[in-house]
Amino acid sequence: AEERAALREKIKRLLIERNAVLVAHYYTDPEIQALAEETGGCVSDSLEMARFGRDHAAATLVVAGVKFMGETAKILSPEKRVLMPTLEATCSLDIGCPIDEFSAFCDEHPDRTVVVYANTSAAVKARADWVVTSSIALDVVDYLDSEGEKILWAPDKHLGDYVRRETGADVLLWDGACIVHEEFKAQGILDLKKVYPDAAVLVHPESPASVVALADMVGSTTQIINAARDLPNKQMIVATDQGIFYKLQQLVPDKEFIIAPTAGSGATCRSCANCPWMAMNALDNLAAVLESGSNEVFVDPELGVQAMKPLTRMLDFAA
Ligand code: CIZ
Ligand code: SF4
Repeated sequence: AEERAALREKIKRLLIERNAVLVAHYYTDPEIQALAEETGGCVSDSLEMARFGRDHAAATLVVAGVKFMGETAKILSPEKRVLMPTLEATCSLDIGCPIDEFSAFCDEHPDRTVVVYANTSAAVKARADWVVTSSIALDVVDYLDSEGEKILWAPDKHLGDYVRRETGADVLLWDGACIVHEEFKAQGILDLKKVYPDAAVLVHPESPASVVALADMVGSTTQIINAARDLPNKQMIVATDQGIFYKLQQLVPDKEFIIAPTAGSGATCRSCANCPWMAMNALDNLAAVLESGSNEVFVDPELGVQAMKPLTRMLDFAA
């Protein structure tokens, strides 16, 4: 414990010395989220992380999250230095959407507007017309649908299918999934509901349709936090990464949060629902990169210029 306290103090000192700010995702370790809050950084979803990093005056952004979040920060602020506690933290959606295959898929469907999720590489973003996060996916696709556009959606098929069902838009899906959200099980939630009949079910739309069908509320991480505060229920079954429990417990301390089961019938699971890549961000590698300046994120400048267009479109749309 003393060692960890010393590490935290070291990180705080280095953030000041290096003119750096910590930008952390809701899914990272509670210790990292707490540090970001204590040091004037940001704890949020990928949309707000992108906006915060772009608008902050610090010369260095330290992004605690996964690779696409560091890349997005660099694309939006090419003049800043972007560091990550680890460069190994990726995402199954990013891995499942390699640029060559994706670009060929787009070429086969030139009549469609290309909308990609933020959880993609810089090259995939550069090929897209729009980038969206789960906070604004419905609004953007609703807007495009109202303009009469047909959509090519990548990479998350569950989120894309949800957006298609909700908006009625013509959406062609890429076949990708999040390894964390895809594991939530409808039967497990039904079983939990017997134990907690008054609980509200809050579901992130990267989950399968059978799980979304049981939800009292479907939305992004930020929308889930707001619903937890606003819904009258005293208990909440939550289908997203359990890193979010830090913020839920902080902002809504009088309610009980229960992680949605990821295994089959009857089994509750308290050790999973945690992204293995997000979990690679820790106090020791955070302190190490601040000290050494290593793990800098680079994006090919030409790709960056291309990818900045749909990212800026996203941030302007959300504003
Ligand atoms: O599942 C993710 O990685 C999410 C929810 C990203 C985001 O938009 O914050
Ligand atoms: Fe990717 Fe899922 Fe991890 Fe988010 S939780 S970074 S979508 S694998």
